[in-house]
Amino acid sequence: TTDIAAILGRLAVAPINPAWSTGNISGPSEGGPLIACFSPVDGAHIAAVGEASAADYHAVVAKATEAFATWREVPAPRRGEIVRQFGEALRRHKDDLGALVSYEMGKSLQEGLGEVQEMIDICDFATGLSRQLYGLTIASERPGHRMYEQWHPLGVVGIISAFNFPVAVWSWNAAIAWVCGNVCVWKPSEKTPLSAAACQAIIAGVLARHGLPEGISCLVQGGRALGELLAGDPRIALVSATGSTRMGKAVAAAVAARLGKSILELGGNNAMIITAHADLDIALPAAVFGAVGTAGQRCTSTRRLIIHASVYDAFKARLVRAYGQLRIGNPLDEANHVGPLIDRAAVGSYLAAIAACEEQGGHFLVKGEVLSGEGYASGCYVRPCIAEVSPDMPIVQAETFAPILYLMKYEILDEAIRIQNEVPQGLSSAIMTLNLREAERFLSAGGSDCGIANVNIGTSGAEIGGAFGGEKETGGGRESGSDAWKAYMRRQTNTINYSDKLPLAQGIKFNL
Ligand code: UN1
Repeated sequence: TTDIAAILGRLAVAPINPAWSTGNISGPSEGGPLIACFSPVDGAHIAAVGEASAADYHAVVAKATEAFATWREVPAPRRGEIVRQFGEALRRHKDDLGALVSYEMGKSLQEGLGEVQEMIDICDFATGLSRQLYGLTIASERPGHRMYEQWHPLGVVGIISAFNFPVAVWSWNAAIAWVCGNVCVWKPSEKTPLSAAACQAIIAGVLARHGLPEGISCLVQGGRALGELLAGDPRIALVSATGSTRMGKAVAAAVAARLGKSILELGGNNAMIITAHADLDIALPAAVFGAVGTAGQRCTSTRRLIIHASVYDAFKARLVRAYGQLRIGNPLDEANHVGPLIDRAAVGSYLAAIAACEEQGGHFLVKGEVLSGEGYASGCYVRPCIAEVSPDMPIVQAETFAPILYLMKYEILDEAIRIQNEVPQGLSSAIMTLNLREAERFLSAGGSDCGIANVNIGTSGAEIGGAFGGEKETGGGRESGSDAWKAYMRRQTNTINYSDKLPLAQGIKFNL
C-alpha cells in the first residue's frame, strides 16, 4: 500500500497549507474556500487546498512581474543551470512524485513515473536550449548596414494545465519559458492540486538555494474563475492552455480581445489506420495501449481504428481477445493495466457516450460498464469498451475522455485518410503499414492533417524532443521540443548603420 502521508511529507507538501494556493509567496485570504482533493483510486479524501481569491491572484502576478525584472537579466545559460538543477531535484523525487500523480490522478504507476521522466527530459532539453536561443543574421540591402534578429523574453507566462498530465505539461511550458527568461504563473487543474503543490515545493527549493526571486515560479489554485482572470489579464504576456476545446475557445477569445499571445493544446480524436500491409503483431499492442492507457484520458489516446476490410475480422478478433485479458484496478498495483477515471462526472460522460453510440447505431463488441465491489469503491472504475460504428455518427466526431474505442472499415487508403481527417480535431494520428507507398501517402500534404503523424507506432506517447500540438479544434499551438521555444519569446529585428550616410530602404530619395 502507498503511504500517501509519507510521500507528501518527503515532497514537502503539508496536508493543509494555505501557502499552496499561491505557491510560496503568500497565503490565500484567511478563511477562504478550500478545494477538496479526493483520490479516484480509493475515493479517499486526501487533503484540502486553499483556493486563491482574486486579491491573492493579483498579489501573485505583481510578485511575478517584479521577479521578471531580475530574471530577464540573468544570462540564458545561467537560467539553464537553474533548470538543470530542477531536473536533478526531480530525479531525486521521481518515485514519490510519480506515486503521488498516480494516486491523485489515477494513472498507472508506470505512467506516473513516465510523466516525471518527461519532466526530467524537458529540463535536459531546456538546459541545452539555453545556449541555443539563436537569431539569424540577415543581409542588408544597404551599404554599411548590418541586420540581425534576436529573441527576448516575453514577461509573465500563464500556464493552465489539465488533470490528465498534472505535472508534465506544466513542466514543458515552464522549463522552456524559464530558459527563455520568462516567469510563470501556473493554474493547475482543480482536480490535481496536490501534484502541483509538490512541483511548486521542488522548484521553490531550487530558487531559494540560489537566492533567486520566488516569483519566478508561482502557483494559483482554483477553478474556472481563476482561469478567466488569467486569460483577461494584460500583464500576462502569453497564456499557454491545455484542456478541452470549450475551455480553449473561451481562453483564446479573452486573450485575443486584449491582443495577447496564446498557445492552445486542446482536444484530440486520434485515429490509427491499419492497412492490409500492417504488422498486426505490433498494431495490436499499439492500439490497445493507445485506447486504454491512462484509461483513455490522454489528449493523444487512440479513439478510432480505421481498418482495411481484408484484415478487419482477424484484427477485430485479436482485439476482443486482448480486451478480455485487461486487468482493471488500483493503478499503484503494477499487475493492473487500467486504473480509474478521474471522477464520477467523467464516469457520467463515459456512460452518456455509450448510450449515444448505441442510439446512433453503434454496435458494441466489448460492452462497457461501471465496476463495483471490492477495490472499486471510488465508483470511478470502468470497463474499456469497443464499438463498431460509422464515421459520421456525432458521437464518433466528439472527444470523450474515456476508454471507448470506435472501429471502422475501409477499402481504399484515401478513403481511410478522409475518414481520419473528417473530424473537428487534429492532434495525433498513426498508420500501421509496411508498405512504403501507403506510409508516404499518409505523411504527404494530402495525408494526415494532424500535428502528429506516426508510422508503425501508436498515437500516444510522444517524446519531448518534437513539437507537441495539433491543428483545427486542437488549437494550433506547439509546446515542448523543436523550435516551440520561439512562441515563448519576442523577436526583435535590429538594423545597424555603421556608415556615414543614411541610405533609405527601397532606394527612396529624401534630400534635405
Ligand atoms: C496530453 O494528453 O495532454 O504523447 C499530453 C503523449 C504524452 C503527452 C500527452 N507524451 O501521450
